[in-house]
Parts: sequence; C-alpha cells; structure tokens
Amino acid sequence: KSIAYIINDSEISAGTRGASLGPGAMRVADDNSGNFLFSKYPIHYVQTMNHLLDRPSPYKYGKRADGLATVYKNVASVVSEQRKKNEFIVVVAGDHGSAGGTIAGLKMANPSNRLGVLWIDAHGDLHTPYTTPSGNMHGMPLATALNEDNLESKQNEPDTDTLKFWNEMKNTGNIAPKIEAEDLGFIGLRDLETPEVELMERKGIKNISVDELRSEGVQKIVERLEQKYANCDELYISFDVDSMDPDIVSHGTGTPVPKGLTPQEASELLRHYAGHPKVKCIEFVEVNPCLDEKTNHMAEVAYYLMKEVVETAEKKI
Ligand code: DIR
Ligand code: MN
Ligand code: MN
Ligand code: MN
Repeated sequence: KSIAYIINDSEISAGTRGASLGPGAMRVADDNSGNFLFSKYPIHYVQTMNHLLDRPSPYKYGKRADGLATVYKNVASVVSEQRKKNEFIVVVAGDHGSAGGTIAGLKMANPSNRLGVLWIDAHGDLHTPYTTPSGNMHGMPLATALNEDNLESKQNEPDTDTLKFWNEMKNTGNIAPKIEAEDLGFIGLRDLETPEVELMERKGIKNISVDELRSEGVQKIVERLEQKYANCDELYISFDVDSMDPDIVSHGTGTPVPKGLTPQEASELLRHYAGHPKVKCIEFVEVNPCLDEKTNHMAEVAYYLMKEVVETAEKKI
C-alpha cells in the first residue's frame, strides 16, 4: 500500500481557459523547490478531451457535456483501479468539473462503502443543466454525484443531447447516486446561486463559512465533522483552490471570490484529513497560472499544500 498520483489536465468545464496548466505549474513548483515529490510515487494520467476547446460547444446548458461524459469515464476508471489496490490517491486536476468522475471511481471500487464528501470551495458546484447560470459544468459535479436534476428550481430548458450526456455522467459506473445528501459537507462557500441555496435547504446540506471556521478554529470544526461522517466508511476531500482568499493567492484561479480561507487554514484542514483513517483520496483543482498576478504563486501554494498532504499520508500508509 502506497501513494498514487493521478494527474488529470482536463479543463473543458471552466468558463476561463488555463486550468489545464495548473497541474504542470504545480510540477514546476516541485522542480523549483528541489523536493522532486512527483518522482517519489507513480503518476497515472487521465486522457483529456481538451481538443473540444478549439471550437464553440453546441450545448448551451452544459458546455462540452459530450467531452465531460468521456472524461468522467476516463477518470473514474483510473481512480477505481488505484483505489482497488488500496493506494492513497492524490488527484491533481485542471478544473473542478471532472471531480464527479473521481467520486464515481471511488464508489465503483467499493460499491458497498458509504462514501462521504467534504467539498472545500467558494462555490457549491451543485448546478444542473436545468439550473446553471453559465453552462459551465465545473459548477455541476456534485449534482451528478447526488443524481440530482433539481427540477424544483428549474431555470433552463436543456436540449435532449445535453441531457443524454448529463444522464451518462450521473450514471457513471452504473451506480446512482454515488453519495447521499447527508454525507456531503461544505467548507468555505460564499458564492452560491438561488437554485443551489434551495437545493441545500431542501436536502439539509450545510456549509461551514470562513467566519465560522475562523472563530471556532479548525480543531472544533473537524470534531463537528467527525460526527457528521461517523457513519461513512470512506471520505473524499475535494479542494478547490478558490476556497482561499484571492488577495493572498494572487488571483491565480478562474473564479476568485473575496474573503476566503488563508493558506494556513487550508493547510490545517488538509493535514488533518490527510492523516484521517477514512480519507482515501484528496483532490486539488482550479489552479490557473495564466491568471496569476505573481509568477506561479497559486501553484506554489497549492503545491505546498499537496506536499503536506503527501507527507502526512506517508505516516499512515
Ligand atoms: C457558478 C460558478 N456557480 C456557475 N461556479 C464555479 O457558473 O455555475 N464553480 N466557479 O467552481
Ligand atoms: Mn469548485
Ligand atoms: Mn470554486
Ligand atoms: Mn457567481
């Protein structure tokens, strides 16, 4: 039992280009630091569909849904294979859209495991083609995991092709849903649209705000979450770097939102979960070096967090 890196340069589901360069920028940070952490364990690559970015997508309410359905299958199969070997998995991906495929892969490896998800993000990523304000599918991965259309908050009339691919994503691995709403937790949300808020209210899904985390302290928060995930067999942590404060991490991400976590708060959280016996996979997404106001700074911060995760996980494997 060891550690497996999964690198997934997919960026077909963000509204701004450049997130496919995030994993590479983190490898540059590794190289510059002299740690060569990426050479320490095997890297498994996910086949992207990034060539679809070279033309406009015909799917208005789920842009490049055709490609993302394929990416879901690709990432799910790589994740599932490593998870079956009981490796501790570190996923470094482009935009967040493919994370629904990561969740599918974990569930496919152990279908009888009750899987919990902790989503650290400025955004809820709970949209569906029926509710999306942008058509960008990085706003939708959690709805695929929950097998949720959110018709109760319907805003759009998606076409049948979009819905065909959407249904494929929800059914990746022929398991739907992958997770239950009660096993989903959020930290850091501060940019939600009404359909997401309504879905969270209907399902009782809660967010721990940046202020709450700061006033209570990370240790209190993780104790609270311990009870929430008590009945889960396995836990997946998805870390969107836009959870962090853009002023501190030099806006190096596609959809920055003010007043986020400090890198120190992120570090405390991630180190806790990297050492947690139920956590089998941690994912880093949405580093965009094209947008960084300070050369490669976000990638360096994300790389440092990943390094702490790897070094902490090494003690438990
Ligand atoms: C917004 C932004 N909720 C959307 N979502 C982002 O377009 O669906 N997710 N940035 O990461
Ligand atoms: Mn996200
Ligand atoms: Mn986000
Ligand atoms: Mn917004």
